[in-house]
Amino acid sequence: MSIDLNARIPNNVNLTEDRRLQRALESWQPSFIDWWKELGPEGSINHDVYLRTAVSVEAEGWANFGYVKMPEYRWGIFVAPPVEGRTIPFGEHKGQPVWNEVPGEYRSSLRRLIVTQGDTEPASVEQQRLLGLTAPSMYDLRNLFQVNCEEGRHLWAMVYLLHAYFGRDGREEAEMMLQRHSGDVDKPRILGAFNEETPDWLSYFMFTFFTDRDGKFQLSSLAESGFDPLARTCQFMLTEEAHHMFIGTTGVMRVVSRTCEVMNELKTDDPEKIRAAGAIDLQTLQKYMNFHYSVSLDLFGQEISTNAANYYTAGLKGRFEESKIDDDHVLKEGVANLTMLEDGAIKEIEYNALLAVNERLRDDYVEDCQIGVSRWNKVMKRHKINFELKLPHRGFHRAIGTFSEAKISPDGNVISKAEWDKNADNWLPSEEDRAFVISLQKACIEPGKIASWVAPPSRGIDGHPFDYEYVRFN
Ligand code: BYC
Repeated sequence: MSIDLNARIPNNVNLTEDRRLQRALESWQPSFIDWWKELGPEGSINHDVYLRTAVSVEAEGWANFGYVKMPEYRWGIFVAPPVEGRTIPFGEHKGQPVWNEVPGEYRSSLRRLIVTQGDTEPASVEQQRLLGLTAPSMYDLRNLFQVNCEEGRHLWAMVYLLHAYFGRDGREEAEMMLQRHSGDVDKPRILGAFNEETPDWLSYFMFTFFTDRDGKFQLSSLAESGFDPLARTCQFMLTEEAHHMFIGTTGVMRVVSRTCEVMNELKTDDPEKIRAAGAIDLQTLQKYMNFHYSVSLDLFGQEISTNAANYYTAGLKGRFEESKIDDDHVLKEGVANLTMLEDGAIKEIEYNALLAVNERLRDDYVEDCQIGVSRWNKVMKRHKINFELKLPHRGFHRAIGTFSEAKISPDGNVISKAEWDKNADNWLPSEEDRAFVISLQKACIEPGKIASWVAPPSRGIDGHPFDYEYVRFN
């Protein structure tokens, strides 16, 4: 179904046929725009940005490109088409027809999942609001704005579900989405990683690689939901999410590439000399990776989670690619081996698979992260640089779950607090590292120009070259 872009709220959910819902969403819209102007990308209101906008959810036509002023972006509500005869794929209702209305007994669980998902979207826009002032190239600036607009649309997606299916409390939750703010002491965002700062572009590339990838896995497991409107909404969100992770994968890769070039030009591996040449040494990249990977691992919740088991049994939230998994999709009898901290030591322990679905999703995530890291390592090999970036142990620097009770080194040893304190600056970005990275953040936004610490991309957007005028400043 194509989308009427001229509608006040473009949509493919027949909004005109539900006047009450349409009015409710239209009354939320001005608050959203006010929020965007106040906490969206700083100083960007009048820029014309070469953005893609969803015009259809069909595989080959879901995006079209053109110059847009961001407050006029056509944020809309788009869901994937229904699958005829779809049944609930897992849990105790497995095989029954999917729900098109919220089942009463699961109302609060579903609302909670939707609110938690929705809360992350504006949070990330808030975290990134100052980055546009220090973009390393016009291409990167445009990509940042694209991501921000799409996170805004993902908020719309969740707000639609709240308004359409949860009545008055749904509307209240939608209001709250714009009242909590990233890092706000009194009204913080719900999940830890979304209250961290994204103060520089290296952090941003790491965030889009590691934290947006959590989005991929959480959205994939919600896309399996027996509540069909949620499943279909998340399916479409995933198509947009792919580009966000592309920015992370290629962003870090371009930083690695530039560092290798500088190392080869100067024939040095001395971090001080690399920094003096305006590039980021590989040791610092490793520390940023350690930080963003560990805070993103926390986003999967506890290893053993009755919440997650209940969501699964109820048919609300499944596993990554549920249908490809060869088991009974009920999991009451299944077992899973988990890496856990017990009596101060790291052990493999067998648990009931149902209680371990958070960990299963985290396993899938870790595997996916490793693919990207291996690609970065290949860049170093190609430049004949003898260095390897490594994902730290999953227990390293954790604030949620079993490992939060101990100090674990990146190579997976339980260590004392004193040893941690002695080494923390070697494992995580120190204040000095952060100050150095921030010192590199200077806007470099003429078409075709690029900052000293990152290589240009191998290709531009929508078939245009790197030096295309992706943003027109007004
Ligand atoms: N921070 O039983 P547990 C994205 C709480 S990213 C703070 O393990 P559960 C995006 C938990 O709420 C994807 N609190 O929890 C990326 C619970 O609280 P209560 C976002 C945390 O429910 C980039 C308690 O600890 N989507 O889209 O199994 C840019 C017990 O924990 C945290 C979703 O997350 C934390 N990290 O798992 C833009 C999907 N972790 O009940 C966007 C929806 C746990 O004691 N959310 N807690 O008060 C969920 O599925 C689940 O809420 C979680 C937590 C997986 C997050």
